[in-house]
Amino acid sequence: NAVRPLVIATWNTPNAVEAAAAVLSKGGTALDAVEQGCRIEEANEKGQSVGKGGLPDRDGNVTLDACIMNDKGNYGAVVCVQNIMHVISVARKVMEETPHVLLAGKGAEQFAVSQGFQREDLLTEASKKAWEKWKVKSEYKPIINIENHDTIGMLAIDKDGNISGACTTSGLAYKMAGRVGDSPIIGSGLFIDNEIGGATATGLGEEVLKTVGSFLIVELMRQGKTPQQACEEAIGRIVNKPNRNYKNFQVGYIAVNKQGEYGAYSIHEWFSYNLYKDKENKNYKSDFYNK
Ligand code: SD4
Repeated sequence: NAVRPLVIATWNTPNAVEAAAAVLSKGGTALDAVEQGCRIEEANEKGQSVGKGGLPDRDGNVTLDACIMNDKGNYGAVVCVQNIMHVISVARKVMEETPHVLLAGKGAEQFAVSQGFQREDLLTEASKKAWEKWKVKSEYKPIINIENHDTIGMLAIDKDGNISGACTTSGLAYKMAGRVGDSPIIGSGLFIDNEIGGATATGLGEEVLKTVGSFLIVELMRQGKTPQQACEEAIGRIVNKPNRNYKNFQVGYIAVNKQGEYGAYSIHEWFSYNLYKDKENKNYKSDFYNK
């Protein structure tokens, strides 16, 4: 009696989850659902960590990362893309229209334009002001739980029980030019295995990358762990490393398995996720390690 359809997404993202649920309720695929859901946050200028209005790197350039993975084990991603808002859809085009899986920077932007995407300035007045204020001291300190709303990672199960996932971000505010985090990297920011389940991440990407978090979670579920146990162990791999000062950074994971069981866990309090199941879309606080 698997629970389906189901959508789960990082942070307080009711509108994105609603859009994904709308696709699934009409019988659409999990792949269409996660793409449509993520587009909502990319277009939301108030969210300063995704798409338009994202906070820039330290030189004032907004650079976006995104990836998508489907139930066939196919994946597409773009990294460090400027001037294109809906990078999740560009990632899907990379997956479906090219012989490659990952395009970066100018090449990704050119590919997007060739596919009909419009170039536009992604730096909003509000984000420009925030950057100018930051420049005064220029201290790079990733802030955890920015307004309880951050990178969106989304997992969906459609009526046929197929699983897809997507993840899109502007990365960490005031990062070095060219910096890429975990979000667009297969196995780190996102991983799907349609036989087992899926996982996605948010937070300090460097720590997720070093532990290949999302792949780890899916492999732990393959070995019999529940999504909750798998998320907890993946956080354990980060906080139990010697010399890691996890007090200063946040990582959060969400996961689902093929049966529609789900889990979420973070290092610190205030990570949350939106969950759509049984026709209800609600935000829940995640359990966390640092109590
Ligand atoms: C990154 N993981 O670029 C992303 C940022 C993020 O909450 O998720 N912030 O490292």
